[in-house]
Amino acid sequence: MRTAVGRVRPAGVCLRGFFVSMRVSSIEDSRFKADSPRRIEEGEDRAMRAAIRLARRGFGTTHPNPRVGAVLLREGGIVGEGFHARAGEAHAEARALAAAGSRARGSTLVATLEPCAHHGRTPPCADAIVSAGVRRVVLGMRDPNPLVNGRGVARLRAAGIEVVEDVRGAECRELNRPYLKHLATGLPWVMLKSMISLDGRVAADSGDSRGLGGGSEQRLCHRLRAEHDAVLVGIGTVLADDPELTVRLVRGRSPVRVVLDTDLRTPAGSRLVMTAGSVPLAVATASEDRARIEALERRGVSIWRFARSPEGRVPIRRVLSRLAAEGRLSILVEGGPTVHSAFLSEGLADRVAIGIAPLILGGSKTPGWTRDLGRKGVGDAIEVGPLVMRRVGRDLWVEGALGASEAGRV
Ligand code: AOF
Ligand code: ZN
Repeated sequence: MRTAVGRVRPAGVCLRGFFVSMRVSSIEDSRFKADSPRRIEEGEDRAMRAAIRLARRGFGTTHPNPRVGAVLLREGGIVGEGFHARAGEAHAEARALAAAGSRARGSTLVATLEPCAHHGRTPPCADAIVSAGVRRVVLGMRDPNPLVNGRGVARLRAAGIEVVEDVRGAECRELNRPYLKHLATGLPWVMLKSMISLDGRVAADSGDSRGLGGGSEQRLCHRLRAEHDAVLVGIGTVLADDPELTVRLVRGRSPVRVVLDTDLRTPAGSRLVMTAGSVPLAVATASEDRARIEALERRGVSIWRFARSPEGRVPIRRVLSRLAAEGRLSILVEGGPTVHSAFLSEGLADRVAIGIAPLILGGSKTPGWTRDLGRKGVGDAIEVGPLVMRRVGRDLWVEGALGASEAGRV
């Protein structure tokens, strides 16, 4: 199994300042050492940090393109900056060059990703950089897209431009975990998210789980939705919680919503279906019940039909492939336990994020956020990469990478 790992760094519009301050002392920041002063100047390192911040503004909207930020420096000052906002629109470098105009001549371009060298939906950035008279280019990482992959750097060097590579490379790769995983495996990048009580339960014995997360945790959850290309739940969650899965508590667009629903039990009166006219909803099913399919389709729901997996369920890998084919590369899975367990068992998850409420629910009916994973001893456990922890209002938030050590990958 090849599993790219990574982290979605919360970077939405409304709470950005809040998280920046929360993260100052986080353990992972120490991994990102400033670049060697011999290769780049302090101003260029500062500009790379600014480019990374700019790139984050594309979270949730650039897919299937990468998130990219660019800054143009001349005589120590910023003369232009830009980020990639949407596939089909101008690339980060093109926007920075447009902002700088004639001031780009003799400048240094600082960009999180290697400039493209191909004609896609937009013309090659490398050519635009050469014709604008940029003198030096500082890059975070190469673009592994086979259409680019070194060609952008080669074109710049051939034109006599000095190019410095791999500046804050780990942070720049982290911006594009979904893009990188998709290029390497053809599959989207997946984060499993769950809210649990301090005693590890996802609901009270009545089945009630509303209000488990506090207000801050709920805002964070909405922001994560806004930053992902799709949000996915199982039918169990639909029937138990009747969630809407839209972005309401923060600014940002609602992602496509997907329900794994083998037997097509999604109620026509559920919030998901009632809002299908305004926010896309896809129900992935193995059912052939024409009447139910048509009833949902009439309400604007897309029905994705699949043959049952050997376990008799909707095949998750094929649902993910379909999402990738639609250019949706980052998927937020909001449970419940059956769906989380299926992703874990099939090795299809890249990261877990668990909110822990300071509540002890007790009870005997409700599980933790996973079900039986067929692992008998502690030695059989799934390892989670370096944990990132923080307070989110009254709750605790814990995140970590699955599959392989995140630190080893970046
Ligand atoms: C950059 N800067 O801001 C982006 C890049 O169809 P297009 O023209 O948008 O090209 C998409 C490809 O270009 C994308 O897959 C990636 O290789 C590169 N994206 N490159 O220099 C940017 N978004
Ligand atoms: Zn480009």
